[in-house]
Amino acid sequence: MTSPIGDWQWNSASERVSFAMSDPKYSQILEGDWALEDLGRVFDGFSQERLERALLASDSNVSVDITLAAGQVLQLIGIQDEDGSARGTILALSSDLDENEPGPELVPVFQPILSLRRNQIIGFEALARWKDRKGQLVSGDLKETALATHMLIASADALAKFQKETADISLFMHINLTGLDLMDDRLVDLVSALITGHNLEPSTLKLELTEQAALRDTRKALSTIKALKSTGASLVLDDFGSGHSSFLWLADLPADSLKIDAALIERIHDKRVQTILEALTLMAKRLGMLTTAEGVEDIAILPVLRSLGFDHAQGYALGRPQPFDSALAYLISK
Ligand code: G
Ligand code: MN
Repeated sequence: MTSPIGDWQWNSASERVSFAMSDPKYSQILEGDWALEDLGRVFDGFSQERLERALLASDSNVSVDITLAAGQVLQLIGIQDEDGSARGTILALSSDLDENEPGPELVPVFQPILSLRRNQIIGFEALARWKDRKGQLVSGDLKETALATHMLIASADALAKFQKETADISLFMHINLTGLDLMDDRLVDLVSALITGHNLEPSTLKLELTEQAALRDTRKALSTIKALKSTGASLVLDDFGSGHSSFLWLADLPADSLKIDAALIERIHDKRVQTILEALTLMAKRLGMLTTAEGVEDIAILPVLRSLGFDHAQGYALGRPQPFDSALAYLISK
């Protein structure tokens, strides 16, 4: 798991960048106030040009990877001020600490989520895909993999860009957390760092959890979940209504949204299922939670979902999971 290792600040007047490291392992090498040329001179393999381009670009979101020696990659994320100065957070993307890092072949895709009231795309769910040898994107079994590091970093980055391109800071991103992710304390620091670094409205980062994910150690999972909640990120209960998803879990969790499993949505024409769904959306509303219908494969059911009280809908009928560029084009075209 990647943790934030410090803060950075770019002073556009003096053209110097300063690093304040919180991780002692890095303070010896990076701490201090640097002219860009000096960084290039001191660190073998330091991509000075790339950093310079990112800092001097007229781009309100800064996000740049820089390589130190020995394959250590740091990511600077942050925001630019009016005068061209900038500041943000530093993440260590690869180091000997990251034995769980799934590696560069993991690619996030983004599936649109529709507001049923506004009939408009108002957010995305980030889903993990792997690039196979032919360069095709394929899904894999994620249940026992720690995915959060790579997916959180890439998805928060994408969210900042989606928001900037549409000038809509309320646009949100759902990101799935696995059981292993919830066992790692550094997750909470990473989420905070991403919110601060990208200057996100915290609730636009929506973390999806299943009861299944918490089963390995419920007490530990609940304490991580409460700490996540305190970062201001939203919590979403995923796959509700099938498999492991009990009312006790709902009673224990300070969640903001409920995603109703596709297996129920598939049977929406069944009157009994409609009664159940209506009761679920009413219960969610009373608990102050939004509801999302998953697995919507036919736009003809949108009026039914509205009448049953759903807030949001997601599924192939409204948009496939797609790479960043096509998701952005899709968002802008709507
Ligand atoms: O468990 P979770 O809800 O996060 O699962 C999302 C999965 O469902 C993704 O793998 C996504 O590709 C898939 N998915 C998304 N929309 C649809 C849909 O309309 N129909 C079906 N069958 N699968 C979908
Ligand atoms: Mn999900």
